[in-house]
Amino acid sequence: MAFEGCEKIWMNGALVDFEDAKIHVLSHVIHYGSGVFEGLRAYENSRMGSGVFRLDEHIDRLFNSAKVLRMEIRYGKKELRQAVLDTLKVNGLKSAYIRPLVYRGMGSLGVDPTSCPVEVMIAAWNWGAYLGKEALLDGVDVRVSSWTRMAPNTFPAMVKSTANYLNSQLIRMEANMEGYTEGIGLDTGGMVCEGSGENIFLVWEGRLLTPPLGNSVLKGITRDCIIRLAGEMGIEVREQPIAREMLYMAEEVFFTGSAAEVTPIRSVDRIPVGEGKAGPIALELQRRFFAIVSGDDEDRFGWLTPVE
Ligand code: PPE
Repeated sequence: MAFEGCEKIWMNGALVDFEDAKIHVLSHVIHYGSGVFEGLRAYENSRMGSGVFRLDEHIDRLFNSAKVLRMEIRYGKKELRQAVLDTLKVNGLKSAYIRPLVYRGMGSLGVDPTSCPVEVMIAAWNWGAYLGKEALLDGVDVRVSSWTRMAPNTFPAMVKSTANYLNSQLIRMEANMEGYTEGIGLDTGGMVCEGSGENIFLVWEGRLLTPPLGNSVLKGITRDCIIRLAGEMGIEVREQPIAREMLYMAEEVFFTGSAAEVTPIRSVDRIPVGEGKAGPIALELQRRFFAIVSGDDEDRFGWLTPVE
């Protein structure tokens, strides 16, 4: 099953059986994409048993996403943080991918969503490496998508809304059908944005570059981790516009995301990146990232919430 370990799902305050976690076909969200969500991971950890990675930041972003879409969540942040922990505990999951979703349920149809109830669900299951087992070590082959990311002032790229993922699906399907692992979206001006479900970084003349916020990218939480870990390594990070051709000329390119973690990119459009394999800086950042989540290193940034 795709949702291994997912026996109970938190729905509007109750833990219900997997089979019973259903919504009505007339729910607003499935007609108009009126939902906001998060994706985060819990990791088995030698110091605390299991820890949820950056729980507060994910809950904060969920509330910010809901705010922009004028969705009033009837639970507090504290309750939803606890609900994430409860969902992991009831399923006995130590390492898991967690998916909270806030959506407009059934009220009426028509674009105006305001008469539809705002519902919340949280599911968790075992989800291995997002871009494949070998991806983390070997790197992935990607293409620049023929699909452009959302233009400014169309879909709010910094809102993690379900509707934004229509564009992501187009990017990902196109890439996969042509034998690439993932696609990179450019903005309306042709500058680099992000993958269909990942932020992107370049190693350029020894510095780390990533597109700035406001450049049609999600304010990635793993992106923030990498910026901090790079700082710790004495690597300068610049948030700046990135031209497409820089992808081919960079020393290294890699993706970051809760699902993708830190995934090196070894080629773009069949042009090798650097030596055509996972780069040393990406691998070192990845090593530091996994050392914290696993408990090999102490949680020096306070990124983990124990599941107890
Ligand atoms: N950009 C996009 C478009 C994106 O979807 C993600 C996460 C990121 C950047 C990285 O953000 P963060 O997870 O906070 O570091 N994508 C989520 C959904 C993936 C999916 O297939 O679903 C995720 O990684 O959970």
